[in-house]
Order: sequence, then C-alpha cells, then structure tokens
Amino acid sequence: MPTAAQLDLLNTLKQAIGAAHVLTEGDLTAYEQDWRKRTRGQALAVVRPGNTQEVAAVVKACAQARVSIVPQGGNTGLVVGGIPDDSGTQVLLSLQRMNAVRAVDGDNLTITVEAGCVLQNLQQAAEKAGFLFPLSLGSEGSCTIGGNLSTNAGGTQVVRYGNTRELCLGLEVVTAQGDILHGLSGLRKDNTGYDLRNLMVGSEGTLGIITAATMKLYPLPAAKLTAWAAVPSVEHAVRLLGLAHKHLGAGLTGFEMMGQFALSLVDKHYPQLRVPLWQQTPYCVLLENSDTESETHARERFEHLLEIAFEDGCVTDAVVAESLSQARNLWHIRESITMAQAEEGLNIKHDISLSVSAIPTFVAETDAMLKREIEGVRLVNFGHLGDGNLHYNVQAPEGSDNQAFLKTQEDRVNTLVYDAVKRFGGSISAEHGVGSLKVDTLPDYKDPTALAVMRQIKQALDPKGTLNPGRVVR
Ligand code: FAD
Ligand code: 2HG
Ligand code: ZN
Repeated sequence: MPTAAQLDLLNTLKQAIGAAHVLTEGDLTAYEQDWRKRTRGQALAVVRPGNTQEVAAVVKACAQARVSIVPQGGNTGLVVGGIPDDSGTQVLLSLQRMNAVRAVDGDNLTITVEAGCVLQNLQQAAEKAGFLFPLSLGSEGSCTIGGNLSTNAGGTQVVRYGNTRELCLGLEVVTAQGDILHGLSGLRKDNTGYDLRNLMVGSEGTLGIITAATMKLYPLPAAKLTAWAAVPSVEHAVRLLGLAHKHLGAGLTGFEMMGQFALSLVDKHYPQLRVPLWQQTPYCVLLENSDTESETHARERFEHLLEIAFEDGCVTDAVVAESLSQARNLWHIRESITMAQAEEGLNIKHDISLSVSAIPTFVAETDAMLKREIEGVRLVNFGHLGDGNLHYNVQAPEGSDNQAFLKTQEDRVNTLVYDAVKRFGGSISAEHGVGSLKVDTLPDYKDPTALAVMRQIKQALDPKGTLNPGRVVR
C-alpha cells in the first residue's frame, strides 16, 4: 500500500501529465524487468510524459517529495541501469512517448529528435531526407537515441564514425532540480566553458534526463561492400585490420571479429541463417567498406584488399556479398550472437576494451587461464575488433545448470577476466556502461582520482541523489 506522501505525489504526477500516463497497475514487466531477464524491480509508478515541460514537472515533483527517478528509453541496456530497484518507491520515467523528429537541417547536416525516438526510426528519417545517420546496433529496432546517448553506445560503425558521443552536437536536458537546459545549438564549435553535453553523454541517467538531441548527419555512401572472411587466429584478424586501414582508409566502416563458438551458437539456434565458413576456422571477420566513389571503384579497391590478405595468409577463405540482401544477411548473423547466447542460457558478459595490439596476447592468455580454472568453460568471444572492443563472454559448461553457474562462478570469473584486462591496460566497460551490474566492481579498476571527481560531479549536479541512484557511482 502506498503511503499518504506517495499518494500525494501520484496525484501531483497525474495532474501534471494526465492520469492515463501514470501507470501503477497491470503488467509492468516491460518496464520493470531488464532485457537479459536477470533482474526484476518494482516501481511506485511508471510515468510517461509527452513533452519536455512534463518531464520537468515530474522531476520537480519527485525532487520535492525526495522520490528517486529511473529514466528509461527502450530498456535494451545490458548492465541493469534502466529498471527500478525492488523497493516499490522509485518512479520509472519512460521517454517512449517523446519520439518526434523535430527538424532536419540539410545545410548544417543535423537532425534534431526527441529522446524517445527509436534508433531505427531516426536512421529512416535521416535516409528519407537523403542522409546517413550512422549509429547502428543490434537493438536498433527498440533502443532509443536518449538511451544511446546516456550509455554512449558504440555499435558496428564506430571504426569510421565514432561512438554516440562523437555523433552528438547538442542536448536538451532536464536537470535534477527540474530545470530545462536548452543546448540544441547544432554548433560544431562552441568554446564557452565546460562541456556539459559531454558530461551528460554516458552518464546513464545519473546527472540529468535527456529530452532531445541534435545529431550529426553524413552523406549516404554511393557503394557498400561487405565480406565475411575466415582468419586463422586473432593475430591474423589484427593483421587484416591493419591492411584494411591501409587499403580502404576512411572507407572502412565496419570490422567485426567472431569466434567459432559464438558462431556455432548462431548455427545451433538459428540454422536458417546459414552461417558461412565457421566450421573451418577459429575466427571469422565481417568487413565493410562504404564509399562515396562509384560501385566499380569501390569494388576494385575492396577486391584488391582481399587479394593482398589472401597472399599475406591472414585470410584463408572469404565470401563477398553480391547484393544488399546478402550483405544484410551477413550482418544479421553477426547481430544474432547476443540472442543465440541468450537462447543457450544465462551467461556472464564482459564488454571490454584494450588497445588493438594487446588483443591477441590477452585472448591467448585469458582463454588458457579460464580453461585451466573452470573445466569445460565455453568462451563466446566476438566484438568490434576495429575499436579494440571485445564481448568476451563466458557460458557455463555444456549441460550444466546456467543459474547455478552464475551463482557460484560469476564473481570469480569477473575477477579473473577484469584483473587480466587491468594488467593489459584496458577498460571493463567499452560500450554498455556501468549500470548497477558493475557499480561495485568499478572502484577496483578505475583510477581512484577519476572516481573521486565523478562522485564530486554527481554531488554537485544531483545533491539529493534522486537521479538513478545506485548506478555508475554510489
Ligand atoms: P535503456 O536500456 O532504457 O537505458 C539505458 C541507460 O540509459 C539507463 O541507465 C537509463 O536510466 C538511461 N537512460 C535511458 N534514456 C535516458 C534519457 N532519455 N535520459 C537519461 N538517461 C536515460 N550497446 C552498444 O553500445 N553497442 C552494441 O552493439 C549493442 N548491441 C546490443 C544488441 C542487443 C541485442 C541488445 C539487447 C543490446 C545491445 N546494446 C548495445 C545495449 C543497448 O542496446 C544500448 O546500451 C542502448 O544504448 C540502450 O538504449 P535504450 O534506449 O534501450 O536505453
Ligand atoms: C553487440 O556488439 C552488443 O552485439 C551485445 O554489444 C554484446 O551480447 C553481448 O555481449
Ligand atoms: Zn557491442
């Protein structure tokens, strides 16, 4: 039963945004359970404001009542950062109704959208206007640009276009006090003080609520070429990456590496996808070249690269997509690894980054160590090699109880992997963020001064600690 103070707050919220948008009953699983189904929370209410003023009113009312708010976009996050805790006292603020494209400025190469705009809709709006919005993730059919900005999402085009941070020119944000920060300038140059936009990007809803953003647009490529290559080892994949940089230059837009076991899971759970080459090689690479030149020039350059790679020995076999639909299928296989892994059962994810040059030794040493420590352990290694970002995931031994494996082994496995990442000078979160999953692990791996400054920033911007508490920093 809600307390009198909670009932007062619910009434204020209903007056501010309409009773139909303050949900307290019915099935709220979609808002309260995380994507991986690891955790289930319970909200005091799910509120769905329709515009920035309504978000500000919700935040003001909650701040006054000292009730904490968890912002949520598409709820595809992988680190349990966008669902309420199980206290039944937090307000879950969903941005999903705020999904409009506000403006496209072709001369300025920008698009301004509301935070709840689903990434795929943003890509399509850009394409309709004749431009490319390059951010691309497996979850693009349901994640939102607000969530992408709040996690500084990476995805499969980072090697050319950068993370979400690099694609953002301006933000509109509701502060912890309920004030509106108007920053949708679309300026490419603005040195008038501290960079508040970049403070908000990647802050996972702990410093402010993003309500709209101005994002960069690019010309649509004239040609896109995609290849799937068999490589004998991680060292060979890194060598292929070097050749691709040298021969494709800025045309290199995607470079993904996938281990044999990761691909075997796709083959097992989605046999209709017909994964190429995986049985004959320990690793495959998915390579994309986007070009502003003509298709013929681009194809010649791409085929030249593959010839050199064959001669070098870093590629032993390859398939080049002959049509857009073949290219889409290859990408679909890559994007299906997460789902295939989920089908196989609960698993331990490590979203890590290392310098590209350290990756072959890291993988060799850490694979060997885990196999020594846990008999039958299955390693699902794949990721954005072009960015030095691996999804170095760990699956329980075949036939064992996944739940029990997580319970008994997760902390130990995390320590083994993250200690190795630290030894190699890497990061324990490359693109998914910290959320609540890694909040207590971070202090062991983050520079203590950096952590102390992060806490001071949190204290300065959210002194009452009502914005997404328990996430990123305690
Ligand atoms: P949510 O999950 O709703 O929220 C994520 C975090 O942002 C939470 O802390 C939440 O409180 C906060 N937040 C959300 N909206 C706002 C807002 N408007 N203002 C302030 N805070 C907010 N991630 C990658 O980086 N690269 C990938 O390649 C990738 N692939 C994925 C593939 C699959 C199949 C899945 C399920 C996930 C993948 N992800 C990937 C993770 C996830 O999709 C991204 O983190 C995405 O950016 C989250 O967006 P969302 O709208 O779902 O955010
Ligand atoms: C990807 O690159 C995502 O596909 C998800 O970041 C990674 O499932 C994962 O571990
Ligand atoms: Zn990823």
